[in-house]
Amino acid sequence: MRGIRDPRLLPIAEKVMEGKRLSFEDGLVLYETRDLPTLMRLANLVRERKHGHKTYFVHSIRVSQTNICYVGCTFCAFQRRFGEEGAWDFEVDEVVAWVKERYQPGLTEIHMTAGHHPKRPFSYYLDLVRALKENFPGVQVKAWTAAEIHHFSKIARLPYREVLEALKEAGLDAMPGGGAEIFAERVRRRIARAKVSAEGWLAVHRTAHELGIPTNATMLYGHIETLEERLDHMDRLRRLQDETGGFMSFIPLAFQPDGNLLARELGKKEFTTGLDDLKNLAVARLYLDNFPHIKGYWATLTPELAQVSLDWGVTDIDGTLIEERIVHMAGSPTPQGLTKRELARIILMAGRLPVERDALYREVRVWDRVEA
Ligand code: V47
Repeated sequence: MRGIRDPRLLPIAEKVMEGKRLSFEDGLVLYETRDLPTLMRLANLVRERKHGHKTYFVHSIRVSQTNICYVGCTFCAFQRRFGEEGAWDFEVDEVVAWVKERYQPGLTEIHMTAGHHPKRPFSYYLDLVRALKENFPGVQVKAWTAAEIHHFSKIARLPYREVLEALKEAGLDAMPGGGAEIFAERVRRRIARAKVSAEGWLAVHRTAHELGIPTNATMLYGHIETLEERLDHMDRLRRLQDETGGFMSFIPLAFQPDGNLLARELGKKEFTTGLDDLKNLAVARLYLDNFPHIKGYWATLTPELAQVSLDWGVTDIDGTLIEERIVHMAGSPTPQGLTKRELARIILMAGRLPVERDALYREVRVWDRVEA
């Protein structure tokens, strides 16, 4: 590869071109380099090697059965206590009615994450999956983060395996990647003290993969974590993926600094910078060589930057969302949803091929043009 300005990138570029794995130290060099064109070209090389110009999105609705939560993560603006203004706590039929009101033909995915409700029994969650599958046949349910599965395992006094087996039996198709935050104990203690541990999060995903439930993985960045801690996070994911192969995509989530304790403690009002977002995605694409997709989540990146990210390793921009609330309650200035047409247009205008997919990355439709 010609035109490399940072000599430290030469051996890394060689490894990438030969399809060799990058080391932790290589990852740090990638974070530190100011040779951004090379970083971009390397990430793009891997993206095109894996998927050509294909860029995926999903027709999906965001559902949260409750925002009542006892965990108290300091970055979260979504959580409420019982009786607090803005709290909601839906019965099963209320969740179904909520989705019916917003249902659009062609919807393929219900993405459901919520608070850790201290009182609902595990049977409520099984009923909820069953009711969604009954009322919306053909729609896939991608539900509950590993943190919530850990919570269910506590309330039901069942091991992860039995919790996941029961959910799968009820109709669960896949799991989202939330709750990972940052695995490093120094950070986790400060931002997510009462949440599932890093080891617990990884054990839930390992078990899900063993049971044939595909999952995603997230990383919350742009708060108090160091670059080493970001890489440590990715390293633990890469190792688990080597074992199981069950992850579909990795999703860096840029910290939204509104309405949460962490932002107040840090006196932080600014969003992450576009450059940090893009570098982070590119490093992820290069380091996580065994992950099929790196997702540029437009709800935190903005649709404009998500479009640019398609040159920085990203092969998925998530989906229509239909009323995203977790990052919007924390200040995201983006719309709460986009249409399929808008998503396809963003991708096409970046010179890539939009592919509508389902929750399991099966192709639904190739959008090779967007009608006016
Ligand atoms: O784990 C909470 C994040 C996550 C903030 O699997 C915040 O396709 C930024 O699971 N600023 C839940 N992020 C969301 C989630 C998810 C999102 C997108 C795609 C997928 C997928 C899964 O939301 C939490 C937390 O990391 N979050 N508060 C905040 N202030």
